[in-house]
Order: sequence, then C-alpha cells, then structure tokens
Amino acid sequence: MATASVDKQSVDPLPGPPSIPHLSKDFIWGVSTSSFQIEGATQEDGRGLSIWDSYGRTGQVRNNDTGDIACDHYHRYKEDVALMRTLGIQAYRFSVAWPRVLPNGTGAVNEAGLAFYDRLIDELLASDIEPWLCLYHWDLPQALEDRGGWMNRESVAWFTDYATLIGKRYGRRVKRFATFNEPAIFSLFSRSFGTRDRSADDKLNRWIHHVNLAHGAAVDALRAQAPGALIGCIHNYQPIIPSSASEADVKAAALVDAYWNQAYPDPQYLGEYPQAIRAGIEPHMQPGDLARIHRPLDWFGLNHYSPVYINSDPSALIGMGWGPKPAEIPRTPIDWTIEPDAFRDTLLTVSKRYGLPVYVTENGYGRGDDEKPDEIGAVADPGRVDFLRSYISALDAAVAAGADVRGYFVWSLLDNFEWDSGYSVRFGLTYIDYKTQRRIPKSSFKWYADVIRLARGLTPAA
Ligand code: GCO
Repeated sequence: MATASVDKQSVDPLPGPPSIPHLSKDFIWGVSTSSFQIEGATQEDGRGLSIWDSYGRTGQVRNNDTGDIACDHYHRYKEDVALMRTLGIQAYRFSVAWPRVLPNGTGAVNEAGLAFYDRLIDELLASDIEPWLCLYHWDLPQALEDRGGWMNRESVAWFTDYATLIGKRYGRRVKRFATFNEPAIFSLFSRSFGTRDRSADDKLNRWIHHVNLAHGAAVDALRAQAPGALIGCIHNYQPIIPSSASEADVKAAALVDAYWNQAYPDPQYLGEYPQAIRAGIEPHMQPGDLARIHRPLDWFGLNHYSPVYINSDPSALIGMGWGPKPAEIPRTPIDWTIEPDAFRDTLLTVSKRYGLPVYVTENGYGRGDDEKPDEIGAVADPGRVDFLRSYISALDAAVAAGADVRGYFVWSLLDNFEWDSGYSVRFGLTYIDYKTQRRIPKSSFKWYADVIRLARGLTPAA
C-alpha cells in the first residue's frame, strides 16, 4: 500500500535545482492565484455576491470556511506583490472578481471594484511583473445565477459585456488575457459530476455550449478593446486512465476524456466538438455557433496536477465513477498521485494537438493542516520542493521532445481558500497564518526563487 508522503518539519538542506537545459532564457516563470481564493473583502466597496459566497453558506465547505477574509489580499496586495518581487517572477496570473466590478453581473459598474484592479496592475507593472488577467475563475455573480447562470444562453451576452468592460479599462496595461479558468472542471463539478443524476447530462451539454460561446464572444470583445493583446483559455487537461481493462471502464474513461479534456479546447482551438459528445451538444447548437466559438487564439493555458482514474458507473452523470488509483504510485499528502511523466506526456499532447505555445498556468502540491511553522517559525516543505523539482524537470523533458512550452506558473503564491476543502488544504509557496494574516515564505519559496534566478542566468540569492 502506498502511504501519503509527509513533509518533515526539520530544516534539511534544500534539494538542488531541476535539470532544465532545454528552457530558453526568456522562458516565463510565474505564480497563479484567483480572486475568490485570496481577496476576502467580500462585502466591501460595493462588491456583489458571487455563487461561492452563497455556496459557502450552505455548510458544504469543510469547517464551514468562507471567502469573507481569505488572505485579505484586497488590503494586502502591496505586500503580496513585494513577495512576488522577492521571488523574481516575470508574470503573475490572477483573476478579476466579476461581482466586484459588476455587482449584479450586468448593468451598473462598481468604480471602487475596478479601482482595486487598477492599483494591483499598477503595482505589478511598477515591479516589472507582467499581469496575466483571467476573466473567470468560478465566481459568477449570484444575480446571474438567479437568472439561470450558464444554463441561460443570455449568459453569452452577459459575459461579453463584462469582457468589454475589462478590456476597455485595463487593455492598455494588460496584454495577456485568459477567458476562462478550467471550464471543464466548473462545468462537470457544478453539474453534479459523479452523482447519480443522469438526467443532468443534457443540462451539462447545454451549459458547455454556452460557456464555449461566451469564450468566443469574449475573445472578440477583448480584441476590440485591447488590440495586440495575447489571448488564450486555461484548461485542466489530465490523462484519463481506466481503472481496469474491462470494456465498461475503458468506455467510461473515453467519455470522461471527451468531456474533461476536449469539450472546451477542441471547439475553441480546432473548431469542432469531440465526436463522442456531438450528438449531446446538437440540440443546443444554432447555425454559426461553431464559428462563434472558434476565434483565433494566441496560446494554450494548461493546468495540470495528476491523472484521473475512472471506472464505469452507468447510473452516474456521463456514466463514470472514480476508480481506484494504483497503490504503487506515490501520492501527495492530499492523495493526488505524483506522476511527472504524465505531465511530460500531457505537454506533448496539447502542444501537438492545439499547435500553439503552451503555458503551464497551474501546477503545485497541496498539503493538509499539519503544514505549519516549526519552533523557529520556519515552514519547511521538502515534499513540495521534490514535487516541483520533478515536474519542472518533466517540463524540460517535454521541451526536449518537441513540445512548445513557454512558461510555468506555480499554484500558488499563497495558501488560500481551496474550494470545498476551505483553508484545510495549503498549496502556497507562502504560508498564511490566518489568525494574524502573517505571510511566511516556505522553503519552497526560496527554492523557486533560486530556480528562477539560475534559469535566467543570474546567481542565486545568498
Ligand atoms: C483548480 C483551480 C485552483 C485550485 C488548484 C488546486 O485547478 O481547481 O484552478 O483554483 O485551487 O487547482 O486544487
């Protein structure tokens, strides 16, 4: 039986840098965050409610955690940008909270909300860090959910207005935009993925199509407002592995692959839905829709953690269940398998399939509540360092084998609100003491700073 690896709290010497002879000097190193997971200030300066504010009040998030304070980044963004400067990153990926700038999702604009992102963007630019702005990292305005959310085709128009506002306001200073973060994940999971409600399948198809249309329309809106901007979408693309060689498991895995990995990037980048889901999408398709979705893009964003093991469950949504993971594969403390070779293969797959420069917009290592400062106040996380080291080396191997990968962003700069797990799971290079909001860079922070300096031909910090 494999057991979850547990970090020692001692201050062992850090492992050396990864082997990256194939990465060019202008490879982009960064970190990623998202609005709801770090900002807090959910009831300040006119912000409207998001679906995650509502969900947090249903008792379904571990420990009843909410995003009300989170990392208090709304007030501490300067300190957080200073951390980024110390890291030496070239780019910072963040998202805008739609309900902060449009409290009702459409209509009246909240100037105070827009001004927050002005301050953040200006601080980044003054620090020589390129802002990478993602429009949607899951915090849909509750007011729009009340009107049917992504199930309503009007969502395409709502998202277009929002994209226009963002492009107009920030397009002179921001040159990198992503439309959505992991559309497959928020679709599958919020449409009861893995539950027994097969009747939800058609709703899922309708929802997917609307989000794809919203993506295409937002690309056009951003291009109109921010000429010369480089635009992409961010996908959570992982190998989907059948738990056994049985025909039913293999079939279930193939269908999950179509939904999880291809339902979004295929129409967005290639102009067609994967064969396996075409019939399901068809009833929601109107003439010209594929061309509306398939707008020219500049890059592909890949979020990758580990493969997904699937077996068949005919009664569940899209006929899948979570299959057992092979016992011999090592796991992170939150039980995600550590498989850097799968990362290398995925980079090769998406680079070849979509034919655009790939940026790894998320990769990282989660650990539970037992990650805390030791008696001298340091947070040693050798498990995270080993993980990042092996994944960055795998990235180099993918480049050596022909993948066009131009950047890598660690998830995440800070420990933060990890969706259903609340604050009980920590992904940061920086430890957050939620009682005091004190930020403590972990040993992985220093290690990553050294990796970046070495990669750029600079000497490591003392
Ligand atoms: C996702 C999101 C992040 C998560 C991270 C760790 O992939 O689910 O983009 O918001 O926090 O991936 O689970």
